[in-house]
Amino acid sequence: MDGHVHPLSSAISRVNAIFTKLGYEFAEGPLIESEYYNFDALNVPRNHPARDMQDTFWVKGIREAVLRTHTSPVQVRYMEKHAPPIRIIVPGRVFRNEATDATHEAQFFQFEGLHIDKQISLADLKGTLEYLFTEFYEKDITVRFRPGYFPFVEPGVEVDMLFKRRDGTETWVEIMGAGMVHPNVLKAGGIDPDEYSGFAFGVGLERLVMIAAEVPDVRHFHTGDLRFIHQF
Ligand code: 2U9
Repeated sequence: MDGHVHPLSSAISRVNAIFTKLGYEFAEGPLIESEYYNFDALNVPRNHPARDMQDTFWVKGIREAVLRTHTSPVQVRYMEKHAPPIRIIVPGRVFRNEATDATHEAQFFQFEGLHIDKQISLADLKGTLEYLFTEFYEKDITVRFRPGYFPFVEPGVEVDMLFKRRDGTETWVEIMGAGMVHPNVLKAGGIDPDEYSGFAFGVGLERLVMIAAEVPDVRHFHTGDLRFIHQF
């Protein structure tokens, strides 16, 4: 039987190609992170529920080490080493200590983006996301923002896209979170928030693929069952 590229591998290649055209660089970092890079530098309060035992895998025997719960620490490390303008995308594996079901996995892939420069606004974010979805799904896609809360951005937004199903019906689909990088996070990365602003976004890669291919259960991606892979 023919070999098949895993749908997550091909999604990573495709989003990398889409953002390369916009001048973004690809960045990666460690899967085991310090509490500082995973939480503190990202303005996640000490008492925030995301730090609870249910959500975070703590690495036994190493003080204050976690399996990263998002790829955001990579952007913090990048900001420390590079001056703006910054345009990076960070696809990578993340871990959440939670029960699995059709839409939740204990490990999954995220895809995050960061753009920092002078006078970056929410309008730049919206244009960038509409470009991403239109290229990724190969059809014109409208995006709308609703207010949302994430500690690392202010304001934060929940992003919906107007998606046309294969049967022709249209529906608003909640797809990702995003926002303007919080001044505390810029400061943690050594960037002056009075001079620079930036947007950031985060999406579950499985979710992007599930919507396109109408995959009903996220767990299919990580079983290694070839009957799943062969459908792509
Ligand atoms: C830096 C500053 C800001 C990244 C962001 C989200 C909102 C978000 C979720 C989508 C589904 C996680 O995979 S998911 O469960 N992410 O809603 N992510 S803003 O914000 C950043 C990242 C890095 C330095």
